[in-house]
Amino acid sequence: MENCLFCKIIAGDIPSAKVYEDEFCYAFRDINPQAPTHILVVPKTHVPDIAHISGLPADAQTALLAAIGKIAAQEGLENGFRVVSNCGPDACQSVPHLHFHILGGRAMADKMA
Ligand code: DGP
Repeated sequence: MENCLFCKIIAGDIPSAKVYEDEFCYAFRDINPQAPTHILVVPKTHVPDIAHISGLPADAQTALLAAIGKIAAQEGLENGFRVVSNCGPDACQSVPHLHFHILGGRAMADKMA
């Protein structure tokens, strides 16, 4: 999608620190990490947020969730990790391309919000 930051990252027009890629997904390190490991997992097809995930084919939806587990194992997050997908203004979503944050490498706060 034109003028979408994450579409430009997926296309390679904006550099990123890639950690994983498959047919449906791309994952890269967050530019402003909030944990020792902070990775963004995005679908290669543009949908704005998780409320619109049904706009992706079922195999792409499955691949996104499977990618999270693969990346966590690849990153050595055996002690656990948190997955967050901000959706809309109340959740402070800043990039309107569906993404899952993988946060790990330290104990998370017990309150999520
Ligand atoms: P959210 O606030 O949930 O929409 O998260 C967007 C995340 O995207 C935020 O944690 C910072 C990250 N981000 C923004 N611009 C860039 C960029 O150009 N490169 C990378 N790697 N991450 C970015």
